[in-house]
Amino acid sequence: MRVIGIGGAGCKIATKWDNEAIAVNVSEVELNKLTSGGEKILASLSGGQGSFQGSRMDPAIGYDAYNSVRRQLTNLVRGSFVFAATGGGTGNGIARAILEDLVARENIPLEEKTLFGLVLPYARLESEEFVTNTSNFLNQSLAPAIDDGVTGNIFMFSNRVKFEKRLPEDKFNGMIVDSLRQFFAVPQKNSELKLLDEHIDAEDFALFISKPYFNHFTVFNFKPDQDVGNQIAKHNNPLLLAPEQTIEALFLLEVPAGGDPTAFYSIVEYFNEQSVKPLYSVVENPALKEMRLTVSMLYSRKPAELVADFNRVAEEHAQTKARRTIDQYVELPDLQVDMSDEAKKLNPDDDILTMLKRINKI
Ligand SMILES: Nc1nc2c(ncn2[C@@H]2O[C@H](COP(=O)(O)OP(=O)(O)OP(=O)(O)O)[C@@H](O)[C@H]2O)c(=O)[nH]1
Ligand SMILES: [Mg+2]
Repeated sequence: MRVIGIGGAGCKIATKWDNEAIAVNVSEVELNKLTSGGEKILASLSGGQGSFQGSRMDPAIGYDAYNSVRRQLTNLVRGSFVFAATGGGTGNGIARAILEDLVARENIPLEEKTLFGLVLPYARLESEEFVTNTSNFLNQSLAPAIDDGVTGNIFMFSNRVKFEKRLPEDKFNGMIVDSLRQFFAVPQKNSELKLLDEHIDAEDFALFISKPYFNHFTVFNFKPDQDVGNQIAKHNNPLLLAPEQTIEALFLLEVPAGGDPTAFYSIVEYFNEQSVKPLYSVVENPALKEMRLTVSMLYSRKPAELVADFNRVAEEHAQTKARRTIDQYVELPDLQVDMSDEAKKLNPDDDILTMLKRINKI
């Protein structure tokens, strides 16, 4: 699968995942910093000029610059995985234009579906522009694409853990990439390891990831004697937004040599209780000491709810910030105002007088 990064974060993560990833940016400086081997595409503004600064957090600039690379990207995004942050100007603006073009296309074949990895800001601590750009993107760009089902799976990464654990950027990007590698290794493990039950082949997997839903996947050591739902909830992938009601599911259970391969039945039951028939396989992995479960849940979030969730956090952020500003900069002297004294200073025809009389202040 071809990987494409757009904007600063998108390029850094995409090229870390795949050294041959295609990097797209409005900023020549950021493109030149990449040491990866893949093609580098400089998008330029409609005036024809490149920009050393990038889109300066303005999605309108990225959106405009898309026109310069549109023909090239339209072909490249088919069947590819596109990475972009939603907070800045370049990744946001170009991803928006790509989504609009997908909405305008009719009947996109499954193998041409574009997958998206989006990096959302941590609303509590990141800048207001990043948060506002993200709200707009979810609302105006992603929502219509979800409604029309024109994309493949969408992976909603969040910078929450990065900020809460104060991780170096490069390390955090490595965590995102490692986690994606684990999920995308499912078909390969099926072909390389000894099959104990069922099978997920490359075609099954390709079909699953071509569905236009959000994908929450996670990997953890599975305890066959413990409740499946509790374990999945406890081991949600902290790098991704939390999942909602599952629509479709896929899992791979890796069992150590001599382990009990029937442990998977309880996982099938767990999904069946939610009216979901999972795609699954059980393999023997002699390198493991404990069972390991890779599970992916596809869910759909009504765009309005998605935006509402995000805005709720952003709103709390805004309130905290406003309170802080007031605490820091505004001294409110205790004013003792006698309305009738004040009223005498005014012109007798003043509307304010009429109003003050009406509300019985004078
Ligand atoms: N996880 C992660 N997030 C990043 C990285 N670089 C930037 N971000 C986040 O991405 C958002 C900003 O997007 P960028 O990719 O820097 O912006 P851009 O798309 O290049 O747009 P402009 O710089 O405005 O032209 C913010 O939420 C940043 O915290 C990174 O390397 N890793
Ligand atoms: Mg940038």
